[in-house]
Amino acid sequence: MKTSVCDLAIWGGAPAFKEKLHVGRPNIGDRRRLLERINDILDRRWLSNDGRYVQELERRIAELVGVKHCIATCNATIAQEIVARALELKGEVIVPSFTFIATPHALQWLQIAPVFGDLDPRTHNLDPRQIEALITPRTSGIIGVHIWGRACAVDDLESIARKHGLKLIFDAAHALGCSHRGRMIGGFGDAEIFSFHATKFFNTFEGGAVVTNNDELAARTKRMRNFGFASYDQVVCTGTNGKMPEVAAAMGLSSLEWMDEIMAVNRQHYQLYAEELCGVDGVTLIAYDPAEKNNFQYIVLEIEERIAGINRDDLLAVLHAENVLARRYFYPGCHRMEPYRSLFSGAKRSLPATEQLTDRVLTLPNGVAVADGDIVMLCRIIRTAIQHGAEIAERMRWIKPDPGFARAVV
Ligand code: T4K
Repeated sequence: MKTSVCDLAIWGGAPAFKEKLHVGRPNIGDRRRLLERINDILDRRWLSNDGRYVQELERRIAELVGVKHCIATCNATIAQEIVARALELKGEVIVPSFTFIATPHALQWLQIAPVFGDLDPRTHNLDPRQIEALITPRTSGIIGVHIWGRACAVDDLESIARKHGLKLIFDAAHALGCSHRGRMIGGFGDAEIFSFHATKFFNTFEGGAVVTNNDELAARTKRMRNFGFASYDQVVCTGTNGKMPEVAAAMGLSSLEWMDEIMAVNRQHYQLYAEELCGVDGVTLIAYDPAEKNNFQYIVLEIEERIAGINRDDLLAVLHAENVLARRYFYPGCHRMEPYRSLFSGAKRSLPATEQLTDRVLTLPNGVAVADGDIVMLCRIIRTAIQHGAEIAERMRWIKPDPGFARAVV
C-alpha cells in the first residue's frame, strides 16, 4: 500500500498496476453468442447492406428507447452528418464546447459553422440561459449533448428551438440506457444520435444510430445512409456510406443481451468509488440523479486545486505513472482546438465555465474489465496524493512539463 510520496511510481516506486488500466476498456458481452452469430453471418454470406442482424438491432434499440425509428450507422459522427443534411441544417448551429470533438467536426465537415455555447457548471451540459444570445439570422439549429449520460436541459432547448424555428438534435453518444424525467433518452428533439463505439458502455465495435419519431426524417436518413438510394437502382438525393455491417450488429445484439449486467457492474463500481473517495478533500465525484436511469459508464471527478493542494494535471501524472490511464475529457474544450481556435477570435473564444471545467475534470476507469480491488487501490493512490498534495505540487515544479504526456504514456 502506498502511503508516502516516495512510494509513488512517479518518484521511483513500483507502479501499483502491472497492466495499464484504461478508461474506455470495451465491455465484451457473451462471447459464445457473438461467435454463433458471426458464424451464421458467414454461413449466410450476408455481410452488410441492411442485413438481418442490423434490422433486428434497430428494432430492439427502438423498442428499448421507445421511439418509432432507429437507423443503425457505421458510427455516430457519420450519423450526425447525415441527420444534419437530412434536416437541411446550414449557416450556424449552436453546440456546447464541452463535448467530444466529433460534435462540432461533423458540422464543420458540412461547412456549417459550430457556434460554441458555455456550460452550466452544475450539469456540465450546455447552459440554456446563454443560448438565445448566440442566435443570429444564420442559425439553423441547436445540438444539445447529454454529457456523461446526464440529460442536458432538454425542455429549455425544446422551447428555445420552437420559439426561434430551429431544428434540435441531441448528441446522445453517452446516453443509451439513460432517462430524462422518466422517459428514455432517444425520443427528444427532431432526432437523437447514439454512439456504439468500443469505448462506450454498449458497443458494436464501431457504430451508432439515429433515433427519431419523425417518419419523413427517418426515411431521408435511411436513404442518405445508403448513397441516396430509394430503391434498387433509383438514387433520389446525395448520400454517403453510413451503413452498419452485420458483424457490428451481431456484437450489438450480444451487448444488448448483457446490457443490464454491464449497468449493474458499472453502478456497483460507482458506489465503490463514492465510498473510497468519501472525505478526500478537493475531490468531487459527479452525482447521478437517483430518480433517473443511467448507465454509470463515466466515473468523473472534479479536482479543486485550492482545496486538494494538487492540480488535476499533477494528479493525472501521478496516476499515469502507476499505470492508471485516467483521462481529462474534453480538454481543452472544442473552442480551443483547431480549426475553431483559429476561426473564432476575441470575446467569442472565451467560455469561462468550460475553461474552468476542462482544467478540473478527471475520468477514471469503469466497466466489466475493472476489478473492485483495482478501484480500491486506485482510490488509495488518489487519497495518498491528496494527503501529500503540497509536497507533490512542489516536486512537480521541478519536472519539465511535457504537453504530450497524457497520450505518450498510453
Ligand atoms: N459525441 C460524443 C459526446 C462522443 O463522446 C463521441 C465519441 C462522439 C460524438 C462520436 O462517436 P463515434 O463517431 O466515435 O461513434 C474515444 C472514442 O473514439 C470516441 O468514440 C468517444 N466519443 C471519445 C470520448 O473517446 P479516444 O480518442 O479517447 O480513444 P482512445 O483510442 O484514446 O481510447 C480510449 C481508451 O480506451 C484508451 O486508454 C485505450 C482504450 N481502448 C480503446 C479501444 C478503441 C481499449 O482498451 N480498447 C479499444 O478497443 O476517443
